[in-house]
Amino acid sequence: MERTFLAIKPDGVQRGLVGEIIGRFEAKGFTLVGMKLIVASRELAEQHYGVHKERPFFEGLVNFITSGPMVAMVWEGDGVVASARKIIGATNPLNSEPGTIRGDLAVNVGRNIIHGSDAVETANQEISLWFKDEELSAWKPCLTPWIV
Ligand code: 3AN
Repeated sequence: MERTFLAIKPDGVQRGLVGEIIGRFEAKGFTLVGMKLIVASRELAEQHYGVHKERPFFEGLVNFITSGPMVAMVWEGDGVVASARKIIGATNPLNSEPGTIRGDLAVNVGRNIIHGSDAVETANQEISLWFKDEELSAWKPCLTPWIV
């Protein structure tokens, strides 16, 4: 089953948006299989955003991401990587469609409240960077299967 890595950034936690954000992925029908509140070390943040290390905003991004607790999560479901990116919206919240998380809740590209993996391969790398295997639980809702 496909999995993605999502993280509510320090601004989302500070603004009290954790419940609102998690609720959108639950309501969609994805399954939360791992979650922790974590203040990322510089090393972890630099590894996570390594692809951006030559960009002018890299230093500020790492400073921001390590500035307070984040909610790191792993979500599971068919097509969850691409679907989560749609639910999150465009990188710059001023370009994100209304109805997306960033489109509804953010205005600043440097404070866009949530991260979501951009591809299945990246998702697998980010999941193993942020979580140990034993921190993830594969489970299925034991309700009438309303989603197949
Ligand atoms: P996304 O998070 O939508 O995949 P990326 O991977 O292009 O976007 O950028 C990673 C993060 O870097 C963004 N979430 C944002 O916080 C930050 N970022 C991207 N572009 C800028 C920018 N021009 N100025 C400041 N921060 C930026």
